[in-house]
Amino acid sequence: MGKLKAALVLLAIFSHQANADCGCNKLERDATVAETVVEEPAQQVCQQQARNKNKHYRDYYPEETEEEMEGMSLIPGGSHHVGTNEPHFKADQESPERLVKLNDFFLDKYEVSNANFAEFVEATNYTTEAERFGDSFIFKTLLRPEQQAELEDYRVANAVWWYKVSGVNWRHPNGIDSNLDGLEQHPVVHVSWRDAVAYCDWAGKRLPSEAEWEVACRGGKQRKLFPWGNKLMPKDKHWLNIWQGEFPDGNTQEDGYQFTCPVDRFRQNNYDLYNIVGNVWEWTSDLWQAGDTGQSPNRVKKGGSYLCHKSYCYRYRCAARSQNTEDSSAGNLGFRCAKNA
Ligand SMILES: [Ca+2]
Ligand SMILES: [Ca+2]
Repeated sequence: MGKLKAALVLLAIFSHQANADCGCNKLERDATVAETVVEEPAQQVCQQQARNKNKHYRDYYPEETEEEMEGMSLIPGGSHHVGTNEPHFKADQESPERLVKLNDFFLDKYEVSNANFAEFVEATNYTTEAERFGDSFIFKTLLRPEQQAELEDYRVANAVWWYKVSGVNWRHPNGIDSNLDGLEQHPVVHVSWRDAVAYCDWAGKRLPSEAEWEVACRGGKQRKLFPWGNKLMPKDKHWLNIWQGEFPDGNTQEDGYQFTCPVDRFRQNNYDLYNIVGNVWEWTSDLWQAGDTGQSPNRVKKGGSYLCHKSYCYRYRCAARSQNTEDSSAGNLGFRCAKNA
């Protein structure tokens, strides 16, 4: 990047209004982000009801085979409340609460994994935007101190824990020397909104709308903060993969994970959805601003990530929301797909 462009980038970044978050909504192509690997901790069982809750698939679609529905949950439509009248981030337009009407739909139980995405790439020779651009954003603790010093100018100005790093993409999610060994079942990251749309399309699916995502997140409950209720840690257990400790230097990993966790780790509600909050942010089909006809408009993302902590990014609530431009990619941003019922 030329000096002039770098300066313009930093200027643009500085001009962003600082708000209390992890800075990952500023990871536009002209700025920075991150992510990682993890050891498996004891599996957290976040269930309120027994499995096989979704046996009604068969009643709903008697002709469908189990395989066709495999990995998806049927989310009942109807009228549902989304948003909240008690917003934590007013600028995010979490409020007001409103009623939406939805048709029944299916939603992936899991975030799309690296193994899933690899299948897609193998079948289609798809090249992600991060691969075409030649870089993506990773979190600072994925870089060695000497790398951090070297890349100092490629940090996001008001979120200096994000670095734009050449050669980082979904195949090298944690730095140019990293690979997917052991991460097959972790969520794919460094995928732009357009990459996510391409994947879902290939799979015969689509991205969920924000309303669909949020209704699914709420698991049939009304006005609760989290998919399972209002308490962050019922039974003193961790129900999601977020940050414990001081941000950005002291992640105590009490939930078992410093970075991403496998997509099937935290079962969070009666719809049998895993990691719907936490782990990685998830793209939705919605524009951040209705009618935005820009070249790379902002799209709504939901659910927060492993980098979120209540002190600065209390966005792992169902009503919370944030945004990135369509071409953005980062180490804490992935997706799951939906399908019409
Ligand atoms: Ca964690
Ligand atoms: Ca998630």
